[in-house]
Amino acid sequence: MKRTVAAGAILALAALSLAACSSTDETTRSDVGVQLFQMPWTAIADECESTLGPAGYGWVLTSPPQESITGDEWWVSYQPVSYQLDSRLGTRDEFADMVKRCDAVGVGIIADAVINHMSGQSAPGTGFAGSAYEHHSYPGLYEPADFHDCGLTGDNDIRNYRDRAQVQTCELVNLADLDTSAPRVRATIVAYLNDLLSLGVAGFRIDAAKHIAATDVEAIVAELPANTTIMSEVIRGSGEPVLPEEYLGAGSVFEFTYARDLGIQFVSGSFTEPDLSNERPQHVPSDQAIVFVDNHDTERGEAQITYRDGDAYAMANVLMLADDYGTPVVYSGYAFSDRDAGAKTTASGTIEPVGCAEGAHGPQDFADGDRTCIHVWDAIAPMVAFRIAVGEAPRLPGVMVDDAYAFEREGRGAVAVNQGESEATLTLPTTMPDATYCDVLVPECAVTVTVDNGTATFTLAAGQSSAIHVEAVAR
Ligand code: ARE
Ligand code: CA
Repeated sequence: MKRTVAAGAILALAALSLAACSSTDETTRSDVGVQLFQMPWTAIADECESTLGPAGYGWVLTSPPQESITGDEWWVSYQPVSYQLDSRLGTRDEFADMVKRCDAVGVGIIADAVINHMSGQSAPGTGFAGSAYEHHSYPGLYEPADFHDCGLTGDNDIRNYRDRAQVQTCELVNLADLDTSAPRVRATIVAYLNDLLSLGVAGFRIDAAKHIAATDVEAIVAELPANTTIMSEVIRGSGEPVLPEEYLGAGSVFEFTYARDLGIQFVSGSFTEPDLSNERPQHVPSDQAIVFVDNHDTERGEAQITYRDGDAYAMANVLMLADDYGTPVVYSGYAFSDRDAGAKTTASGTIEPVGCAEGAHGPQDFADGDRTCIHVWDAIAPMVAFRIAVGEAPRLPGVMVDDAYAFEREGRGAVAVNQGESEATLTLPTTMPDATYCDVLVPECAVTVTVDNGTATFTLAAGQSSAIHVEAVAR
């Protein structure tokens, strides 16, 4: 069954690439997303045109677009005070223009929807766009009766993640918890999401979805157009009752187990071959999984591998993008040493619109605030075209030799990585046609890999990743 689907998809892709003759054609899109953490709307619009569209990325995950509390920290974005689209990241007009310009080059916009809660402030204040608010009062939007009062912990803050009622009705780090079971609250949230859809967004990341009962998420999503993409953030916890699987009725979920399993391989220094004959344990089904190496929370917390790990970080992204499980999202943020530090701001207090058209094309010693531009790294961006070229071809069992590892997407492409400290040579039995292929992770086809008589031979420097596919034969 899986084979039949794969063969059909390969034929369709082959026909497409014959007609297009290039992986940069606007009609050839991949399923790969990029999280442009704290990047302003004007910069994202430029990014779609200069780097994302040409590379074949399919979608961008933005930071939350609604008005928030004021402050220098990045996380003010996660404390809404109104649903006006006016924030440090840009105005409503700039947001709408971004959606249009990205759409025009085939890149969809997924907005981060913060709908579990409002602000976490105890004192009254005024938001970025001038809206007055109090912890449980947002004039014209929500009044105290619209919030949960869980009464389960002294201060109503979540204490115990193994208690479902606490997790879903108490306050996540003091953030005023909306009563998402109430029709009025649901309708207000739906109106906000519909407003974003009216500007052309493709869908939403549901922030803190674990803290909203799955039935509430489903009820809200049921009011949106059927083709709205939903990605729920439900961190798989240990011994916790609220599971990612509960949210599959609303759409996809971020599968944190995937990132954890990948990260461990770089700590242990040995690659772990997934059991390809069985469903991966502790993973949701592939077609509803969003996978990532790290995100804005985990790079400040549990992630074993981040931009700071340089070549190894590129390697982790290569392995994810070459895999046949899940929908991948590449994380692209900025360097930091202080967990709370926000992105660079202008004199007027908005975030500087810095993009990556001229950004770092590989690992560097980044200064705090520099954008890491992971999505344009030479060893990462071409993996988007790789993914288009391999289509639905299944991942085959790989070959491991000491610190090096390689695997094939049946007949269509192969990747090899070396996390050792010296050069490695690795031969991979392959069903790819005999040819000399470009190593697409080195610009200008400066390095080639030969497939001869069913064997691909990779020579990998310490820390190097290499990728070949049938759409990039050396001339
Ligand atoms: C900030 C301050 C707090 C202060 C609060 C209110 O740091 O000290 O009390 O403001 O004034 C982000 C930041 C927070 C920030 C918050 C609001 O990370 O530091 O608080 O914005 O400005 C749990 C949730 C998960 C959540 C993570 C962070 O389940 O949903 O915690 N992730 C999302 C976003 C975050 C964001 C929020 C939610 C809030 O991605 O960026 O917070 O909108 C185990 C559990 C997990 C749990 C994890 C951490 O692994 O299984 O469920 O994740 O521990 O506690
Ligand atoms: Ca809640």
